[in-house]
Amino acid sequence: KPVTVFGVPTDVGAGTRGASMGPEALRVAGLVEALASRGVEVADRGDVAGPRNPWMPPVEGYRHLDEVVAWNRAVMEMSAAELAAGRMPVMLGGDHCLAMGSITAVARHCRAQGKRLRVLWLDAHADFNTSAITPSGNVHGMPVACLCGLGPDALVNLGGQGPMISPADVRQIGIRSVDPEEKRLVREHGLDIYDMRYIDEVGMKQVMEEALAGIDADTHLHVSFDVDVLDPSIAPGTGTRVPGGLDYREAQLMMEMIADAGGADSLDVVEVNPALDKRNRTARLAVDLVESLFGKSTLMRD
Ligand code: DIR
Ligand code: MN
Ligand code: MN
Ligand code: MN
Repeated sequence: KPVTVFGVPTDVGAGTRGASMGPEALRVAGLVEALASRGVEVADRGDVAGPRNPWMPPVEGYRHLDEVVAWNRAVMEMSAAELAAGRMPVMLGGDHCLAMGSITAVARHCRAQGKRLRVLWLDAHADFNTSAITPSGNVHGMPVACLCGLGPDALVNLGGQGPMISPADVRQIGIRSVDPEEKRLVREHGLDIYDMRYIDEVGMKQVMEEALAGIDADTHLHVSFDVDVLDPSIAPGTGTRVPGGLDYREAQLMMEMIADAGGADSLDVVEVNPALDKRNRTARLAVDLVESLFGKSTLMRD
């Protein structure tokens, strides 16, 4: 399937500035050329536009809600147009709040096509906070909850009447930082979380077999790749680093197993923050892993 790459240069949903430089960092690291050299037909549509970051404190539990809505609307429109054209959208963040726009578009597309949806949420964090329980007010800690209907009208109903997805559509991998009230909420909503302890106990191979189980030709697979899922020792360029993340080999196996399962139908690469990085290391690692997601492997396997 042909791929459309587009950038979303904003950090309005984050508590640290600099993820707004993520799209260019990923381009400089060679993302588009890497896909093209894999034989993928790829077009870079440039960046979508949105408001600047006003850098204000939270209001009623949300930082920059109006700006978050505006950016997500732009993401949703771009993603929806590319899906309708039969292309695979690859959204370069930006902070993770932007997955509300991309997944809202994907969920609507699935509904229209009668497809089932599976979301793989690769992250150190569950991103299941609400305005009532968030410790920060940062909306990048809330996208999964909003997509499941827990959030402000402007985000829950971004693409028409929400909720856009159900917790049963989601598998979260690499989780190791969940806020105290957020723990209760993910339990209450039955979110399927493969946390680092589970990965340590059973290994990435079994985790991916479980997370990918049931995916067939009628399933749209969306991968939302927050680079903070990776261990900070290999991916320091991100705003909320949490120790104990995926090592290179685990991350590569995860991506290769997604490719083996038929690959992703849409992708977010988010939270790359070059201001915190050295020599663009995190973007370069992200590009390497995206190549694995698109089927790069050492040998021919069957
Ligand atoms: C934290 C951090 N759970 C919050 N979340 C992040 O502010 O809600 N998500 N960094 O990616
Ligand atoms: Mn995240
Ligand atoms: Mn995260
Ligand atoms: Mn597929």
